[in-house]
Amino acid sequence: AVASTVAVFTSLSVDDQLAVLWYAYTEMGRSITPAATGAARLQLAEGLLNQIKQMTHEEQLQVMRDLAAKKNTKFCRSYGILSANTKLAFWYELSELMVKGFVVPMPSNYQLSRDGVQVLETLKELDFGQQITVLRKVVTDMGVDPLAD
Ligand code: 45D
Repeated sequence: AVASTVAVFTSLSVDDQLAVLWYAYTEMGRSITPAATGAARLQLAEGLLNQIKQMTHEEQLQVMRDLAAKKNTKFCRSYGILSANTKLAFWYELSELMVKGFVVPMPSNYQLSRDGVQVLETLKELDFGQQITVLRKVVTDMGVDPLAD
């Protein structure tokens, strides 16, 4: 179930990928404790998060779309060197910044595709450990690994 969920997620449009991540966060948010994400991990992502905070909403959305689309930008390369759990912590913190109003909000009328709805439904049925495995895999695939050929 984990592998197929990741596969369908990866086939989604960039916007649907961002939307599914957001909905996953809103469902799981309370089970992911800030203690679990770890201050040390966030420190490594802090530079990137600070850059995002200083951007306009349009630029913030562009950066997130670039990450999902694996565009070869400076930001995507900096993201690429983070560890898998730091990448998760980065996305978690972005969601928190969205809730606090520092990052572009999710449009309330967003229409998720059928595949997007399906990924979300499958994700909800997995246990917490499997959910984290799926999320870790999808955020690890985002950005650009500057050390890869
Ligand atoms: O206009 O370190 C659209 C543990 C449409 C422990 C849009 C852990 C067009 C160890 C594109 C939709 C494993 C528990 C706009 C960590 C449009 C550890 C905008 C786990 C505006 C870290 C869309 C942590 C936007 C976990 C802005 C499980 C979407 C963390 C933004 C999980 C979506 C984190 C965002 C998750 C989603 C974060 C920011 C699920 C973030 C999700």
